[in-house]
Amino acid sequence: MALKSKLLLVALLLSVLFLSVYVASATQDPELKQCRHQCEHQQGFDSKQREQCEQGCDKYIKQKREEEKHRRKSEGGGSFYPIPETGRAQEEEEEFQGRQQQDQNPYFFEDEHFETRVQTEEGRFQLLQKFTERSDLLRAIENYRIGFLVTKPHAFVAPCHFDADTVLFVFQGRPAVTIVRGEKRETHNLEHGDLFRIPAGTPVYMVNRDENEKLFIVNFMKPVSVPGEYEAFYAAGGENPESFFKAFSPQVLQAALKTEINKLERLFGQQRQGSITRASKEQIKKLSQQHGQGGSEGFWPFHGGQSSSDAFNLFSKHPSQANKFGRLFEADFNDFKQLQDLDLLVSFANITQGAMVGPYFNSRATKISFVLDGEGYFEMACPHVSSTGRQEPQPQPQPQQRRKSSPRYQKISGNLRRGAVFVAPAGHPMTAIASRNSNLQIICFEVNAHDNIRVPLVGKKNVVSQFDREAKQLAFNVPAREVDRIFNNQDDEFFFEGPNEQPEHGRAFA
Ligand SMILES: *[C@@H]1O[C@H](CO)[C@@H](O)[C@H](O)[C@H]1NC(C)=O
Ligand SMILES: [Cu+2]
Repeated sequence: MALKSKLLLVALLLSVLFLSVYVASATQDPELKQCRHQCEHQQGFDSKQREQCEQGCDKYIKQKREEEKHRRKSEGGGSFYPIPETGRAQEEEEEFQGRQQQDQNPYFFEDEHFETRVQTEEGRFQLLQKFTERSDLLRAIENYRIGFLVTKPHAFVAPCHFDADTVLFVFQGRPAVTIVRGEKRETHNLEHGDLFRIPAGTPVYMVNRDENEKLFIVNFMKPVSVPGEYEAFYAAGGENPESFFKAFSPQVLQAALKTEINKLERLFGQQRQGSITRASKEQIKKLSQQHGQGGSEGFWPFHGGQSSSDAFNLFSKHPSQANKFGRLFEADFNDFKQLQDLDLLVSFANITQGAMVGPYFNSRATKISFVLDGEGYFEMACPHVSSTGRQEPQPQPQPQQRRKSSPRYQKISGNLRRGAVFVAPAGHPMTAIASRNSNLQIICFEVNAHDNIRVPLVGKKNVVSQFDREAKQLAFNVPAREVDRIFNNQDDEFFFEGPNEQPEHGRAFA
């Protein structure tokens, strides 16, 4: 009797618990909807405030989703291997219908996908989320990260080292970058268009020499300690940035530095302004004196010219593609030896307003594009995401199973503006179109660059024109003449005149 009632009580408790968990998870979607709804209908919000508000909603839901994932993992259900399309991944997809559109497009990143790692009065560093956090489809670039640094004029970025190899690209400002290697200190005065390699674990600091222009640097990183994770280590600092010295026991530090504890407390207790601060004119002058390999004080005799192999100016070379619709500058390891071990090619595309690039595809490389300036949109064909989305939830084939029909290609697209990132995996045909109002300027990092070939799909050297007559006829099932008439019609190469109208899809860009 007593046992029976106890059991009943336990059963009751369990069901209440279950119910509350169930209710909590079921309300997640409406929550996002409601949150966004509130942003939309908030009185007195201008479009920017509304956008920020909506981003706040997304961030909140994303965080929740993350927590959910961790909870599931810690409950033991997690599998070590990424789960293919079916099963839990899809379940998760279903759960967050608010994000459905985004999930259909794991190749496109905007503000909300960046994490702010440093933010001070003088500047900030933003790090793009890990690619595989977004989708397993991006496994090929799992161990690369993208970030950018923006500072005011005359800002100083405190010394630190990173557990990653970094290639940076200077788009704005004039940084003096100092790295310390062994007993040598080298300062490099960089300019617009410079690429610079910072080897992993190299202490580095910089200052923006420019009095008027902001500093804007894009970073490509390959982590070396925890694959895909990226951290900064500050030796010099206090509370903010925190010095890693403070992680050691006081007794240990006292012995190691042969200094009394109160002196150490003072040293490591002063800095609270963060890792990006303001430097004076005199300090900047001193900090931008270029030191040679000797590490001696004074002037490096050949400064002014790029004497170092650590830097390469992307615009110092002739463009590899150029016409009135755009220009492409490229650097591979022949130009800049430091790209070799990273298997990286860096390119800069300046697409004239109203013009377009491609369609083309890369044979082996996966291309990560970061929009530096301008507006426009991109489109890409992808057989990996389902074309139907929610309306027609069809079971995805297991990788081992054979598909019964030819692939279906989903149009992937996104509106581009400064800070947007899009990824074109190897083999995926893609194009980018500049708005009629401004040039679209993009810096691209192509990984797995060795032996990569860019295959043009339209224009002078397009691949279809090169097929045999018979192949054209058989494959299109129309006379080869007709194929040629279309594919030989475009005389330009790589950059072309863009479409007259913005396609119907998606949001309109300004
Ligand atoms: C891109 O092209 C425009 C127009 O030709 C030009 O004004 C601008 O300086 C170019 N940008 C770069 C970085 O070369
Ligand atoms: Cu795909």
